[in-house]
Amino acid sequence: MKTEERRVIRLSEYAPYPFRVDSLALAFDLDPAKTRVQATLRLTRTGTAADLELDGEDMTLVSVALDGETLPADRYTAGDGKLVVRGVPDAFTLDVVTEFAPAENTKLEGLYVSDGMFCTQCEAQGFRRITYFPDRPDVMTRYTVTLRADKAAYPVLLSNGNRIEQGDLDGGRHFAVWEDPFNKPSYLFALVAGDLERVQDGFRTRSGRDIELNIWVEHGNGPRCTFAMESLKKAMKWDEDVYGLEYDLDLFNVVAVSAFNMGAMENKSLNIFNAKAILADPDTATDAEYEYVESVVAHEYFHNWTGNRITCRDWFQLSLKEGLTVFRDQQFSADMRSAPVERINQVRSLRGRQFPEDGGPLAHPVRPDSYIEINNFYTATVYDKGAEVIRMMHRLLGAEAYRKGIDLYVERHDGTAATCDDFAAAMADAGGRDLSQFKLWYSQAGTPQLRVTETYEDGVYALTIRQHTDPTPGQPDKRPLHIPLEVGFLDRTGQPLPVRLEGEDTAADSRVLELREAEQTFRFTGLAEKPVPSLNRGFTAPVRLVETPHTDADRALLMAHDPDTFARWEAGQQYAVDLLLKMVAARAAGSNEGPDTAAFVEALGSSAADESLDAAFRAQVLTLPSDDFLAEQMAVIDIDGIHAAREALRRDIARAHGALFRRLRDTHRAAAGPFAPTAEGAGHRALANAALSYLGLDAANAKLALEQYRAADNMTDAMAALRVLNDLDVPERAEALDHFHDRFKGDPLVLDKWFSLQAMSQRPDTLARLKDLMGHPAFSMRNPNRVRALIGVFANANPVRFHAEDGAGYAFLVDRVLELNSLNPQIGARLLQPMGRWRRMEAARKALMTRELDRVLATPDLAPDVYEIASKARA
Ligand code: 0A1
Ligand code: ZN
Repeated sequence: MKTEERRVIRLSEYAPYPFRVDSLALAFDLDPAKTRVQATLRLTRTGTAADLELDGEDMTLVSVALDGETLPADRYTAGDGKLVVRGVPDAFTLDVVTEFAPAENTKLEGLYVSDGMFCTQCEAQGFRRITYFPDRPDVMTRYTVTLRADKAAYPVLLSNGNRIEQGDLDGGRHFAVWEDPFNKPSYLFALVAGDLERVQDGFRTRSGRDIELNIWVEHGNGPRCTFAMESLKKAMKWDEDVYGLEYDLDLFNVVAVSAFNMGAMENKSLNIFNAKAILADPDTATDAEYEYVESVVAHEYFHNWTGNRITCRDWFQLSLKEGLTVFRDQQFSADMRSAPVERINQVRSLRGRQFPEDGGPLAHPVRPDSYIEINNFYTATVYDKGAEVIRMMHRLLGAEAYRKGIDLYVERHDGTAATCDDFAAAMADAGGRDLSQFKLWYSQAGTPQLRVTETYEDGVYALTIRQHTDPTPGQPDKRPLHIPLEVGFLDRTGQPLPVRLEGEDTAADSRVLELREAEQTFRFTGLAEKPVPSLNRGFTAPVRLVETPHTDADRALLMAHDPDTFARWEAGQQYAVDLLLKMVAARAAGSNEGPDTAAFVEALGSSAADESLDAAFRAQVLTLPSDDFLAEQMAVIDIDGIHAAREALRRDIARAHGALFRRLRDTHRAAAGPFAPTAEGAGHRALANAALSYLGLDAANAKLALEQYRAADNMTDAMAALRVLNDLDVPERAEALDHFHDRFKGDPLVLDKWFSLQAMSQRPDTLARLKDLMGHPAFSMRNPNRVRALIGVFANANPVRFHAEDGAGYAFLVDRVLELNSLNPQIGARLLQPMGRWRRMEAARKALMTRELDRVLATPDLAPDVYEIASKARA
């Protein structure tokens, strides 16, 4: 490994590129074994550099010409990821010809072949695997792209912008020329060439322009695109209505590919999607997958403004586009579906993925200040905590001022590459607010912990709130943050009480407190009794409330009566966390005496039975906090204890409410009616299936689950039944799994669910089974969806088996990471992340995990992606 490849890139070292690229013409002769690219760059010096430096990797450089003259070899050097042309004039044209083999590109960055079609992935630094270029987001230019390929094998030729020419060539080849009228950075370049089916539709914008919409898929998949197309049109309309943002070209293409490292990519007017994020029909997609399609389609579309028209100055600003665009897709989903249920899901995922990241060795700020490999920074922190940061600004300013801030941001920065500071400045200016302390959310890592205590004397209720953030790597000392915390009060009967700050005239049902200091006391008047406080309603701030004045009775009261639906769910979760941690402690102490769960079980049953509440919400109430979230609350993680406690509490609930669950399953199955992918139907199915999951703890109900599997007219009900059977030792399990396999063995994307079920299984033979499954004809280490479905699910969603005491789970994972190190290091590095948890494990597992991390670090030729995660995780 050369040291250059491990170079640390720092935000503090940002310098503008010393040339302007006035235009770029690309001509591709597409061939899987040897593609040739001619790039013509027109350049003008804007700085003082004498030499021109371009990025480029893993290509053969065929020739370089300056102003039409082929350069002799002593005028340039190519190597170590750069092409340096010495002593260039102030303005000139450079022609660079490169060659490479897309069919051998297993990293899936740059130009590669997926299922016989050519496609590209250029974010973050894939363009440098196509040609030599300043591959950085602040270098924007106009692209003209010529594609030449065999006409029979690749009848469809697509790139960004508009097609301005096409025709036939000799030898059975044809060509198309595409021109993108908008300046863009190289990471938004895309091309696709293949034999594809087109699903066509249209959208009329609010200003009356007609946009052609196409979704391109493998032949036969057209009918599975209906939902994605509807989602796209909804997203286009929503962005006009809510953000005043209209689509800016006459054509919008979406292509689905089977081998893709992430979910999807927002290339200008040519979005490329992982097929998983486009294809959906009742037989193959669950409700959660329909919702995923809807939100990813919207997310990528929203990037057209927040990402493409205004892009990032450098990759440290990644959250400028990602945090904002995630917040926008969350708002969209909340408008399309149940807002509180959406919020609950967001918070679950934040706690399940981002909080652990922020509390572990890979913690980094929303705007990181250094990286070795930028691909490692497409994280829950940059995306999801980044979205929380935008949400807090929205809350502090109010919806109207926030929208003014967006308008101002677009007005100031359209067509340019901007920074997180630019965004915050637009918000501060439009809202008339000082956000200087608030901006610490961008630079300070770690999840703040709040400790809340109360006093009630002489009619004055006081809440004292202390905030603290633990040290994170490279940040030993933390400063207090500016935190918006919404609170409300309830009386003992569950009626709302007014919230009036001392010295103020107005009272409200709810109020956003602004924390700015390490410790602050808020005094409230006009209360004839001590209220029960409802804290962090709607999850206004991404914090952990580690101490509150709540008793179990308070939690039960909030569960039943808080007017904020999110807070009702949250009260149940906190109640469950307290109980579960006590159960874990009791088990660890060898005691048979756990805490009394009866009152909680009773309160949970009342919420689940309350027909005045949304079914989707009740399903959420019935879902206990995850093993991972519980693990986060423990200084030393007791993997088996957590799992045992959670199962025991689930059994208590199942025992107490058997009749209720039977009724809920039947009535809500009936209420769902024939399948339609609506939020309402999904809510009924979710509640019926949450009930089934409790019933299924009893092996006697295996028949019921098998019946549901057989009768299901949709994948949601089929999967819910399979999940129940999956952990049972009953003949029905194999019967259903085999049936699923036979039905879908020709469709790897659907078979992924079958791989995942087995990877999640609690059975003792799970690891042995996984090893067998790696030899299944549909499995391939070259397809990231397969890798995630089998190995990712095992490492992230099967704590008991992954953390097996003999360390076999760790060794299996690391073997796969080392295989991916050369094949697809981006995916390998992601897979390695759970190993970073070793610090919080007990001595024996600590030793096993660190030994495996050391094995990674001792491997020669580690890719920078894998090296960065392994070294940080081990540190
Ligand atoms: N920008 C895309 C996600 C994406 C990021 C990186 C990729 O390769 C390293 C690919 C896609 C999004 O936010 O949807
Ligand atoms: Zn994005």
